[in-house]
Amino acid sequence: ADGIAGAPAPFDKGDVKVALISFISAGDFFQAYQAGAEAQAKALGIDLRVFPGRQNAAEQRDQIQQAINLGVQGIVIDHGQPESLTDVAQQALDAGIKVVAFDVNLNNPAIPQVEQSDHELSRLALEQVAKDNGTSFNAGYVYVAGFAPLDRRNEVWDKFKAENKGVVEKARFGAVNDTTATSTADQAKAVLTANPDISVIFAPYDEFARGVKLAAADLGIADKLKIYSADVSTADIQEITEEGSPWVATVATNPAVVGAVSIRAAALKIAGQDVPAQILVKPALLTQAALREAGVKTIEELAAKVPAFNDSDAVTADWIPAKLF
Ligand code: SR1
Repeated sequence: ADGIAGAPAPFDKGDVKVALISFISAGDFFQAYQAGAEAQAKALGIDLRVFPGRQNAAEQRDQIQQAINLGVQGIVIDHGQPESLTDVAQQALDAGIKVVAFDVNLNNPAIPQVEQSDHELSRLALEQVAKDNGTSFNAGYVYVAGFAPLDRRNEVWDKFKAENKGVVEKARFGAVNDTTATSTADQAKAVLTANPDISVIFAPYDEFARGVKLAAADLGIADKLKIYSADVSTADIQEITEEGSPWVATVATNPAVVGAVSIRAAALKIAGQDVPAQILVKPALLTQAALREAGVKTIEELAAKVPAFNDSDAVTADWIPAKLF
C-alpha cells in the first residue's frame, strides 16, 4: 500500500502489516469492531490480516504464532483467555512486534489495553435500572466469568447489590459460544419459568439481552420484564424500539470506533510514539424512550444525532486520518 506523506516511518513508505486476532467473530459487536478496524487500517495504508475468532483458545494462540511468522509489525489481540495468550504475546514482543490488547488483560506493561470504560458502562446501566425500578426487586443476571469486560461490569453489579440490599439476584446464567443469543435464550426460558417473580434482567452484552428478549417473547411475559444491556447495533436498535419490547436501555460505544481506536494504538506504537497503558472509549446511555423519541433506527442515524458516537479522541495524531464513518 502507498505511504502517507508527512507520516512517521514506516507509514511514510507504506507496506505496514498488522494482524487482528480475535477470540470471537460472531455477532454484531464483533463484526462492527472488525469493520472499524479495517476502515482505520485502510486509511493508514495498513495491510490488515484478519484472523477469525472461533472461541478457541488453542487456535487463537496458533494464529498469533502465524502472525509472528508472517512478519507483521503489529498485532491487535481482541478478547481471549489471558492464560493461553501471555506467553505468545511475549514472543511477539520479543520478535519486535508491537502488541495492543482489546478487552483482554495480558498483564504486560508493554501491551496497551483498549476498553470501553466498562465500570462506567455498568454504572450507567444500573443507575437507569434504579431509576426505572427503584432498589427493591428480583433480578436475573446474565454473566459468564473470564471475559475482561464482563468481569469489570460484574464488579459494579456486585457493588450495586451490596449497596441495595432490596435487589435480590434470583438467578445467574448465560453462555458465550457461537450461538450466544439462542443458548442464552434456552437458559433464560428455564430461569424465567422457575422464577416468575423476576422483573429485571441485567444482561450486559447485547447477545445476552437478545437471548432474554427471545425467551420473554416465547413465554409471553415481555410486558412483565425489563432488560438492561450493553452494546448497540442497528439490529439492537430495532429490537429495543419495537412495540412492546422489554429491552428498555443499553449503554454502548460505537464498536466500529473501538476497532478504529485499536488500530490507531497499534499504528502509534509501530511509529514509536507514546500510547497510554489504558485506552478508554466512553459509552453512552441509550434508553428505549430516547431512541423512540429521536426516531433513531440505525447506528448511522444514532451517530448523526450523537456526534461523540462517531469518533473518539483516544490515541489520535495529526498524521492519522480520522472521520472514517
Ligand atoms: C463476551 S465479551 C462481550 C463484550 O465484549 C465487548 O466488550 C462488548 O461490549 C461485549 O459486550
